[in-house]
Amino acid sequence: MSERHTPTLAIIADIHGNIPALDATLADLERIRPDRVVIAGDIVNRGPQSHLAVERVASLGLDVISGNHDTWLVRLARGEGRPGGWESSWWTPVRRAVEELTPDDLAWLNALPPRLSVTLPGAEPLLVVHGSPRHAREGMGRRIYDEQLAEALAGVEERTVVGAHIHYPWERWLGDQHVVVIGASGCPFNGDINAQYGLFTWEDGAWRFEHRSVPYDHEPLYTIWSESGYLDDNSVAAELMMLEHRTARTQYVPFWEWAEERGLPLTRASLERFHAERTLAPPPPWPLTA
Ligand SMILES: [Mn+2]
Repeated sequence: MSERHTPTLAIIADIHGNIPALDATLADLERIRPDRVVIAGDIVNRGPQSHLAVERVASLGLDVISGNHDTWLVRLARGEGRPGGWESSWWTPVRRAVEELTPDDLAWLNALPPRLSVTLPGAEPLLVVHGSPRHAREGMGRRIYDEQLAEALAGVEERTVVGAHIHYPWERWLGDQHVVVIGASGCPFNGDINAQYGLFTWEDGAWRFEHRSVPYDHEPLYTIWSESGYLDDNSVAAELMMLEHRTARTQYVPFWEWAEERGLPLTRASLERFHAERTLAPPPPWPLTA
């Protein structure tokens, strides 16, 4: 009797211009050899290799959907929605990421769909989004209440919905819908500096989620960061993005929000005060315990 095939699907997201992390993720998948691999957005920005990340992902010939950073950089490249102080050092890493992207990169990013229903033979369809089904910037993790999540899932037929965006893994059930958030490949915020992704296996009539965490050498990334010019202009934002890699904790947005609340400028002096005053919350627990 031949062994029955078990459908497997890998989902990678939040590469964020980090090729060493993408390489580590793909090397892990070489061993696992899933039936299908899907890239769930945020290929660009934050890290120093936005152009290479687009070129690399496009060359793999996989199914890809867009993330909020992908669509944002396309808009910024067109000169749309540029923030105040766009020429200031705070925006240097984002400006550089936009400048790195070629017309071909931008056209490719612009053509990405926002969601994908994945169908594998012998398994139920599974919906892949970047944030939630209604918005790429709406995470489906511990910060969204069941009521809001139910609204975000309105009209979704698939029983399993997979998102990313919040850079830490999460899993929850809403009625008979199974909602999974996968960890980030290039820029995790769950206190684990490894490259992370989601592996899904169809077992006993349901998609089972396995959180994967793959160690890799971060030094080449830091070298690229220094040599790429991203740290020129003494940019506090670029420094925070690197700090996020070293700590696997969110730093850039919390500082920005903290400074805005207090009406402080986004400068080094403010950053020093932020580091002194801020008590880091513990990373989200994983795996979930009862
Ligand atoms: Mn992201």
